[in-house]
Amino acid sequence: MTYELRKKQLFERHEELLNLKNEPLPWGNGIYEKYQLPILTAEHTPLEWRYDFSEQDNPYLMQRIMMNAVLNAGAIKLDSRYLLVCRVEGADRKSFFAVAESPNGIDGFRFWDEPITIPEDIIPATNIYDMRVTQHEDGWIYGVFCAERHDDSQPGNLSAATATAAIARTKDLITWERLPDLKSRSQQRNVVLHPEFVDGKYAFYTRPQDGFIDTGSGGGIGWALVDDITHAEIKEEIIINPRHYHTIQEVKNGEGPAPLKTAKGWLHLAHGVRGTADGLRYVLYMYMTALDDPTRVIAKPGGWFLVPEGKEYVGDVMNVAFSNGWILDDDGRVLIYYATADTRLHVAVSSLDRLIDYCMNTPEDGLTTGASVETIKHLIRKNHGTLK
Ligand code: M1P
Repeated sequence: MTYELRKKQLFERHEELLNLKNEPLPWGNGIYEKYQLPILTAEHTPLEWRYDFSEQDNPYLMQRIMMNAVLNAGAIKLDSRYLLVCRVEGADRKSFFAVAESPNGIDGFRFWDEPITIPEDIIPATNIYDMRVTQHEDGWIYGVFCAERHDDSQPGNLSAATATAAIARTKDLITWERLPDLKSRSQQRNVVLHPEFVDGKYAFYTRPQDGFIDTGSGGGIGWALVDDITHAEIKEEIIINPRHYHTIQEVKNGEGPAPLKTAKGWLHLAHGVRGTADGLRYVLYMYMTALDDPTRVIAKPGGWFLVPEGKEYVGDVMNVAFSNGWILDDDGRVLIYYATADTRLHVAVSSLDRLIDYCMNTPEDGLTTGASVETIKHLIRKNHGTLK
Protein backbone atom coordinates (compact mmCIF):
# COMPACT_ATOMS: atom_id res chain seq x y z
CA MET A 1 0.00 0.00 0.00
CA THR A 2 1.34 3.43 -0.87
CA TYR A 3 2.10 6.01 1.77
CA GLU A 4 -0.61 8.31 0.42
CA LEU A 5 -3.25 5.57 0.40
CA ARG A 6 -2.45 4.52 3.99
CA LYS A 7 -2.57 8.11 5.11
CA LYS A 8 -5.94 8.60 3.41
CA GLN A 9 -7.33 5.46 5.07
CA LEU A 10 -5.98 6.55 8.43
CA PHE A 11 -7.91 9.81 8.20
CA GLU A 12 -11.06 8.06 6.94
CA ARG A 13 -11.03 5.58 9.84
CA HIS A 14 -10.43 8.37 12.33
CA GLU A 15 -13.28 10.39 10.87
CA GLU A 16 -15.56 7.34 11.12
CA LEU A 17 -14.69 7.02 14.82
CA LEU A 18 -15.36 10.70 15.50
CA ASN A 19 -18.72 10.53 13.72
CA LEU A 20 -20.10 7.48 15.56
CA LYS A 21 -23.55 8.13 17.02
CA ASN A 22 -23.94 7.28 20.66
CA GLU A 23 -27.15 5.65 21.87
CA PRO A 24 -28.38 5.22 25.44
CA LEU A 25 -28.19 1.72 26.87
CA PRO A 26 -31.61 0.20 27.52
CA TRP A 27 -32.65 -0.91 30.99
CA GLY A 28 -30.74 1.46 33.20
CA ASN A 29 -31.47 2.00 36.88
CA GLY A 30 -33.93 4.87 36.40
CA ILE A 31 -31.46 7.29 37.93
CA TYR A 32 -29.39 7.94 34.79
CA GLU A 33 -28.77 6.46 31.38
CA LYS A 34 -25.36 5.20 30.43
CA TYR A 35 -24.40 5.20 26.74
CA GLN A 36 -23.21 2.43 24.44
CA LEU A 37 -19.86 3.93 23.50
CA PRO A 38 -17.16 5.81 25.36
CA ILE A 39 -17.23 9.44 24.23
CA LEU A 40 -13.46 9.87 24.12
CA THR A 41 -10.51 7.48 24.03
CA ALA A 42 -6.84 7.76 23.10
CA GLU A 43 -7.90 6.90 19.54
CA HIS A 44 -9.98 10.09 19.39
CA THR A 45 -6.92 12.33 19.76
CA PRO A 46 -6.05 14.12 16.51
CA LEU A 47 -3.81 12.22 14.14
CA GLU A 48 -1.59 15.30 13.85
CA TRP A 49 -0.69 14.85 17.53
CA ARG A 50 0.59 11.36 16.83
CA TYR A 51 1.92 11.06 13.29
CA ASP A 52 4.56 12.96 11.36
CA PHE A 53 2.89 13.31 7.97
CA SER A 54 6.06 14.02 6.04
CA GLU A 55 6.74 10.97 3.89
CA GLN A 56 10.39 11.91 3.79
CA ASP A 57 10.75 12.05 7.57
CA ASN A 58 8.33 9.23 8.39
CA PRO A 59 8.36 6.82 5.44
CA TYR A 60 6.79 3.99 7.51
CA LEU A 61 3.96 6.23 8.65
CA MET A 62 4.63 5.36 12.26
CA GLN A 63 3.02 6.98 15.25
CA ARG A 64 5.82 9.19 16.54
CA ILE A 65 3.98 10.07 19.73
CA MET A 66 1.55 7.57 21.15
CA MET A 67 -1.42 8.38 23.39
CA ASN A 68 -2.44 6.17 26.26
CA ALA A 69 -5.73 7.42 27.64
CA VAL A 70 -8.33 10.17 27.80
CA LEU A 71 -9.92 10.40 31.21
CA ASN A 72 -11.03 12.56 34.15
CA ALA A 73 -12.38 15.66 32.38
CA GLY A 74 -13.61 18.95 33.78
CA ALA A 75 -16.74 20.15 31.97
CA ILE A 76 -18.44 23.42 31.11
CA LYS A 77 -21.09 24.70 28.69
CA LEU A 78 -19.93 27.96 27.14
CA ASP A 79 -21.86 29.81 24.44
CA SER A 80 -23.91 26.68 23.65
CA ARG A 81 -20.76 24.60 23.26
CA TYR A 82 -20.24 21.49 25.39
CA LEU A 83 -16.57 21.61 26.37
CA LEU A 84 -14.50 19.07 28.23
CA VAL A 85 -11.09 19.87 29.67
CA CYS A 86 -9.77 16.35 29.35
CA ARG A 87 -6.85 14.73 31.03
CA VAL A 88 -4.94 13.17 28.14
CA GLU A 89 -2.17 10.80 29.05
CA GLY A 90 0.63 10.10 26.61
CA ALA A 91 2.53 6.83 26.29
CA ASP A 92 5.24 8.55 28.35
CA ARG A 93 2.85 8.66 31.35
CA LYS A 94 2.66 12.45 31.31
CA SER A 95 -0.82 13.89 31.54
CA PHE A 96 -1.82 17.17 29.94
CA PHE A 97 -5.05 19.07 29.40
CA ALA A 98 -6.84 19.34 26.08
CA VAL A 99 -10.29 20.66 25.24
CA ALA A 100 -12.75 18.49 23.35
CA GLU A 101 -15.94 20.05 22.00
CA SER A 102 -19.29 18.52 21.09
CA PRO A 103 -22.44 20.06 19.63
CA ASN A 104 -24.74 18.08 21.98
CA GLY A 105 -22.61 16.84 24.90
CA ILE A 106 -23.25 13.20 24.00
CA ASP A 107 -21.29 12.47 20.84
CA GLY A 108 -19.29 14.14 18.10
CA PHE A 109 -16.54 15.22 20.52
CA ARG A 110 -13.49 16.62 18.73
CA PHE A 111 -10.30 17.91 20.28
CA TRP A 112 -9.27 21.46 19.60
CA ASP A 113 -6.13 21.68 17.45
CA GLU A 114 -3.59 21.90 20.27
CA PRO A 115 -3.42 20.87 23.92
CA ILE A 116 -3.63 23.58 26.57
CA THR A 117 -0.43 25.23 27.73
CA ILE A 118 -0.67 25.73 31.47
CA PRO A 119 2.00 28.13 32.74
CA GLU A 120 4.20 26.70 35.50
CA ASP A 121 4.16 27.70 39.15
CA ILE A 122 7.50 28.78 40.72
CA ILE A 123 8.40 25.10 41.21
CA PRO A 124 7.51 23.35 37.95
CA ALA A 125 5.40 20.21 38.21
CA THR A 126 6.32 16.82 36.74
CA ASN A 127 2.73 15.93 35.99
CA ILE A 128 -0.65 17.70 36.11
CA TYR A 129 -4.11 16.15 35.99
CA ASP A 130 -7.80 16.03 36.94
CA MET A 131 -8.95 19.60 36.44
CA ARG A 132 -12.16 20.73 38.10
CA VAL A 133 -13.61 23.62 36.12
CA THR A 134 -15.60 26.19 38.10
CA GLN A 135 -17.42 29.13 36.58
CA HIS A 136 -17.09 31.46 39.55
CA GLU A 137 -19.34 34.40 40.33
CA ASP A 138 -16.24 36.64 40.23
CA GLY A 139 -16.36 36.31 36.42
CA TRP A 140 -13.41 33.95 35.93
CA ILE A 141 -13.43 30.30 34.95
CA TYR A 142 -11.08 28.52 37.36
CA GLY A 143 -9.30 25.25 36.83
CA VAL A 144 -8.11 23.53 39.99
CA PHE A 145 -5.96 20.47 39.35
CA CYS A 146 -3.35 18.23 40.90
CA ALA A 147 0.31 19.17 40.44
CA GLU A 148 2.58 16.23 41.14
CA ARG A 149 6.27 16.59 41.91
CA HIS A 150 8.98 14.24 43.12
CA ASP A 151 9.31 14.38 46.90
CA ASP A 152 12.91 15.55 47.16
CA SER A 153 12.90 14.93 50.92
CA GLN A 154 13.21 11.24 49.98
CA PRO A 155 16.06 11.32 47.44
CA GLY A 156 16.52 7.51 47.47
CA ASN A 157 12.91 6.78 46.64
CA LEU A 158 12.08 7.34 42.98
CA SER A 159 8.38 6.78 43.60
CA ALA A 160 8.06 9.34 46.38
CA ALA A 161 5.83 12.17 45.18
CA THR A 162 3.81 15.10 46.49
CA ALA A 163 0.33 16.17 45.47
CA THR A 164 -0.59 19.86 45.54
CA ALA A 165 -3.69 21.70 44.39
CA ALA A 166 -2.75 23.99 41.52
CA ILE A 167 -4.92 26.88 40.33
CA ALA A 168 -5.24 28.56 36.94
CA ARG A 169 -7.92 30.82 35.50
CA THR A 170 -9.20 31.72 32.08
CA LYS A 171 -12.06 33.34 30.21
CA ASP A 172 -11.98 31.16 27.11
CA LEU A 173 -10.19 27.88 27.99
CA ILE A 174 -7.45 28.95 25.55
CA THR A 175 -5.30 31.36 27.52
CA TRP A 176 -4.68 30.46 31.14
CA GLU A 177 -3.24 32.54 33.95
CA ARG A 178 -1.49 30.42 36.56
CA LEU A 179 -1.96 31.44 40.16
CA PRO A 180 0.26 30.19 42.98
CA ASP A 181 -0.55 26.67 44.19
CA LEU A 182 -2.89 26.36 47.15
CA LYS A 183 -0.84 26.46 50.35
CA SER A 184 -1.81 23.72 52.78
CA ARG A 185 -0.19 21.94 55.71
CA SER A 186 -1.04 18.56 54.16
CA GLN A 187 -0.81 17.22 50.64
CA GLN A 188 -3.96 17.88 48.61
CA ARG A 189 -5.64 16.23 45.63
CA ASN A 190 -9.26 16.46 44.42
CA VAL A 191 -9.56 20.09 45.44
CA VAL A 192 -12.55 21.91 43.95
CA LEU A 193 -13.53 25.58 43.96
CA HIS A 194 -17.11 26.33 45.07
CA PRO A 195 -18.82 28.56 42.45
CA GLU A 196 -19.98 31.27 44.87
CA PHE A 197 -18.38 33.43 47.53
CA VAL A 198 -19.15 32.29 51.07
CA ASP A 199 -18.89 35.00 53.71
CA GLY A 200 -17.16 37.07 51.04
CA LYS A 201 -14.42 34.46 50.61
CA TYR A 202 -13.45 31.85 48.07
CA ALA A 203 -14.44 28.40 49.28
CA PHE A 204 -12.63 25.17 48.46
CA TYR A 205 -13.60 21.54 48.84
CA THR A 206 -10.36 19.89 49.89
CA ARG A 207 -9.01 16.39 50.45
CA PRO A 208 -6.22 16.50 52.99
CA GLN A 209 -3.89 13.53 52.75
CA ASP A 210 -0.80 12.45 54.67
CA GLY A 211 1.01 11.02 51.66
CA PHE A 212 0.78 10.99 47.88
CA ILE A 213 -1.51 7.94 47.83
CA ASP A 214 -2.62 7.46 51.44
CA THR A 215 -5.04 9.90 52.94
CA GLY A 216 -3.87 8.60 56.34
CA SER A 217 -5.32 10.85 59.01
CA GLY A 218 -7.12 12.93 56.37
CA GLY A 219 -10.72 12.31 57.37
CA GLY A 220 -12.54 12.88 54.08
CA ILE A 221 -13.78 15.75 51.95
CA GLY A 222 -12.86 19.01 53.64
CA TRP A 223 -13.83 22.65 53.33
CA ALA A 224 -11.72 25.77 53.65
CA LEU A 225 -12.29 29.47 53.10
CA VAL A 226 -9.63 31.56 51.42
CA ASP A 227 -9.37 35.36 51.43
CA ASP A 228 -7.28 35.88 48.33
CA ILE A 229 -7.38 33.43 45.43
CA THR A 230 -4.20 34.92 44.01
CA HIS A 231 -2.37 33.74 47.15
CA ALA A 232 -4.64 30.96 48.32
CA GLU A 233 -3.79 29.47 51.67
CA ILE A 234 -5.73 27.07 53.86
CA LYS A 235 -5.58 28.28 57.42
CA GLU A 236 -8.53 26.33 58.79
CA GLU A 237 -10.07 23.21 57.31
CA ILE A 238 -13.09 21.20 58.46
CA ILE A 239 -14.25 17.79 57.25
CA ILE A 240 -17.77 17.96 55.84
CA ASN A 241 -18.11 14.51 54.26
CA PRO A 242 -16.13 11.98 56.27
CA ARG A 243 -14.84 8.51 55.45
CA HIS A 244 -16.39 5.66 57.39
CA TYR A 245 -15.53 2.08 58.24
CA HIS A 246 -17.05 -0.57 55.96
CA THR A 247 -18.57 1.82 53.46
CA ILE A 248 -17.76 2.58 49.83
CA GLN A 249 -15.59 5.44 51.07
CA GLU A 250 -13.64 3.68 53.77
CA VAL A 251 -10.15 4.24 52.36
CA LYS A 252 -10.63 7.64 50.78
CA ASN A 253 -13.05 9.93 49.02
CA GLY A 254 -12.84 13.11 47.00
CA GLU A 255 -15.16 15.80 45.65
CA GLY A 256 -15.97 15.37 41.95
CA PRO A 257 -16.99 18.42 39.90
CA ALA A 258 -18.06 21.72 41.48
CA PRO A 259 -21.51 21.18 43.02
CA LEU A 260 -24.70 22.20 41.22
CA LYS A 261 -26.98 24.74 42.84
CA THR A 262 -30.61 23.59 43.02
CA ALA A 263 -33.71 24.92 44.77
CA LYS A 264 -33.34 22.08 47.31
CA GLY A 265 -29.64 22.48 48.05
CA TRP A 266 -26.19 21.95 46.58
CA LEU A 267 -25.92 18.70 44.64
CA HIS A 268 -22.57 16.94 44.98
CA LEU A 269 -20.92 14.14 43.04
CA ALA A 270 -17.88 12.49 44.64
CA HIS A 271 -15.79 9.35 44.47
CA GLY A 272 -15.33 6.83 47.23
CA VAL A 273 -12.58 4.25 47.51
CA ARG A 274 -12.51 0.95 49.35
CA GLY A 275 -9.89 -1.78 49.56
CA THR A 276 -10.43 -5.26 48.14
CA ALA A 277 -8.21 -8.36 47.84
CA ASP A 278 -7.77 -7.20 44.25
CA GLY A 279 -6.74 -3.62 45.02
CA LEU A 280 -8.71 -0.40 45.36
CA ARG A 281 -12.26 0.02 44.05
CA TYR A 282 -13.27 3.54 42.98
CA VAL A 283 -17.00 4.26 42.72
CA LEU A 284 -19.10 7.43 42.46
CA TYR A 285 -21.56 8.58 45.09
CA MET A 286 -23.69 11.67 45.73
CA TYR A 287 -24.69 13.89 48.61
CA MET A 288 -26.43 17.25 49.11
CA THR A 289 -25.65 20.23 51.31
CA ALA A 290 -27.77 23.16 52.49
CA LEU A 291 -28.07 26.25 50.32
CA ASP A 292 -27.51 28.58 53.27
CA ASP A 293 -24.57 26.52 54.54
CA PRO A 294 -22.74 24.41 51.96
CA THR A 295 -20.90 22.59 54.76
CA ARG A 296 -24.12 21.10 56.23
CA VAL A 297 -24.99 17.75 54.67
CA ILE A 298 -28.77 17.43 54.16
CA ALA A 299 -28.94 14.23 52.08
CA LYS A 300 -26.68 11.22 52.13
CA PRO A 301 -27.91 8.42 49.87
CA GLY A 302 -26.22 5.19 50.97
CA GLY A 303 -23.87 3.20 48.77
CA TRP A 304 -22.61 3.90 45.30
CA PHE A 305 -24.33 5.86 42.57
CA LEU A 306 -22.29 4.68 39.59
CA VAL A 307 -19.71 1.90 39.18
CA PRO A 308 -17.68 0.50 36.30
CA GLU A 309 -19.69 -2.25 34.58
CA GLY A 310 -18.80 -4.81 31.88
CA LYS A 311 -16.08 -3.50 29.59
CA GLU A 312 -15.81 -0.36 31.70
CA TYR A 313 -14.16 -2.42 34.40
CA VAL A 314 -11.08 -3.22 32.28
CA GLY A 315 -8.19 -0.90 31.53
CA ASP A 316 -5.04 0.61 32.93
CA VAL A 317 -6.30 0.79 36.50
CA MET A 318 -9.04 -1.80 36.88
CA ASN A 319 -12.20 -1.22 38.92
CA VAL A 320 -12.15 2.58 38.75
CA ALA A 321 -14.99 5.01 38.05
CA PHE A 322 -13.98 8.65 38.46
CA SER A 323 -15.72 11.93 37.68
CA ASN A 324 -14.65 15.53 37.89
CA GLY A 325 -17.01 17.07 35.34
CA TRP A 326 -20.72 17.50 34.74
CA ILE A 327 -22.93 19.97 32.90
CA LEU A 328 -26.36 21.17 33.97
CA ASP A 329 -28.06 21.89 30.66
CA ASP A 330 -30.71 24.55 30.02
CA ASP A 331 -33.46 21.91 29.88
CA GLY A 332 -32.56 20.47 33.30
CA ARG A 333 -30.61 17.53 31.88
CA VAL A 334 -27.44 16.70 33.75
CA LEU A 335 -24.60 15.29 31.66
CA ILE A 336 -22.27 13.35 33.91
CA TYR A 337 -18.84 12.74 32.46
CA TYR A 338 -17.07 9.81 34.05
CA ALA A 339 -13.93 7.87 33.24
CA THR A 340 -13.45 4.17 33.75
CA ALA A 341 -10.30 2.22 34.55
CA ASP A 342 -8.27 5.45 34.10
CA THR A 343 -8.53 4.73 30.38
CA ARG A 344 -11.52 6.31 28.64
CA LEU A 345 -14.32 8.79 29.10
CA HIS A 346 -18.10 8.20 29.08
CA VAL A 347 -21.29 10.17 29.56
CA ALA A 348 -24.31 9.27 31.68
CA VAL A 349 -27.44 11.41 31.39
CA SER A 350 -29.86 12.28 34.16
CA SER A 351 -31.80 15.37 35.21
CA LEU A 352 -31.71 17.72 38.14
CA ASP A 353 -35.10 16.45 39.33
CA ARG A 354 -34.04 12.82 39.16
CA LEU A 355 -30.75 13.45 40.97
CA ILE A 356 -32.48 15.40 43.74
CA ASP A 357 -35.06 12.61 44.08
CA TYR A 358 -32.22 10.06 44.20
CA CYS A 359 -30.43 12.01 46.95
CA MET A 360 -33.51 12.76 49.02
CA ASN A 361 -35.17 9.33 48.79
CA THR A 362 -32.40 6.76 48.69
CA PRO A 363 -31.99 5.30 52.18
CA GLU A 364 -28.85 6.26 54.05
CA ASP A 365 -26.20 3.70 54.83
CA GLY A 366 -27.09 2.45 58.30
CA LEU A 367 -23.47 1.31 58.68
CA THR A 368 -24.28 -2.26 59.79
CA THR A 369 -25.75 -5.37 58.16
CA GLY A 370 -28.60 -5.26 60.66
CA ALA A 371 -29.54 -1.74 59.62
CA SER A 372 -29.35 -2.65 55.91
CA VAL A 373 -31.67 -5.63 56.40
CA GLU A 374 -34.19 -3.43 58.21
CA THR A 375 -34.06 -0.91 55.36
CA ILE A 376 -34.74 -3.63 52.79
CA LYS A 377 -37.58 -5.12 54.87
CA HIS A 378 -39.13 -1.66 55.20
CA LEU A 379 -39.28 -1.35 51.41
CA ILE A 380 -40.67 -4.87 50.95
CA ARG A 381 -43.43 -4.26 53.51
CA LYS A 382 -44.24 -0.89 51.92
CA ASN A 383 -44.62 -2.65 48.56
CA HIS A 384 -46.75 -5.39 50.13
CA GLY A 385 -48.85 -2.86 52.00
CA THR A 386 -47.93 -4.49 55.32
CA LEU A 387 -46.03 -1.60 56.90
CA LYS A 388 -47.08 -1.09 60.52
O1 M1P B 1 -6.49 5.67 39.83
C1 M1P B 1 -7.72 6.15 40.31
C2 M1P B 1 -7.65 7.65 40.64
O2 M1P B 1 -6.66 7.83 41.64
C3 M1P B 1 -6.49 9.14 42.13
O3 M1P B 1 -7.60 9.54 42.90
P1 M1P B 1 -7.44 9.66 44.51
O4 M1P B 1 -6.58 10.83 44.74
O5 M1P B 1 -8.79 9.79 45.11
O6 M1P B 1 -6.80 8.36 44.92
C4 M1P B 1 -6.26 10.15 41.02
O7 M1P B 1 -4.96 10.01 40.55
C5 M1P B 1 -7.20 9.95 39.84
O8 M1P B 1 -6.68 10.66 38.75
C6 M1P B 1 -7.32 8.49 39.43
O9 M1P B 1 -8.34 8.36 38.47
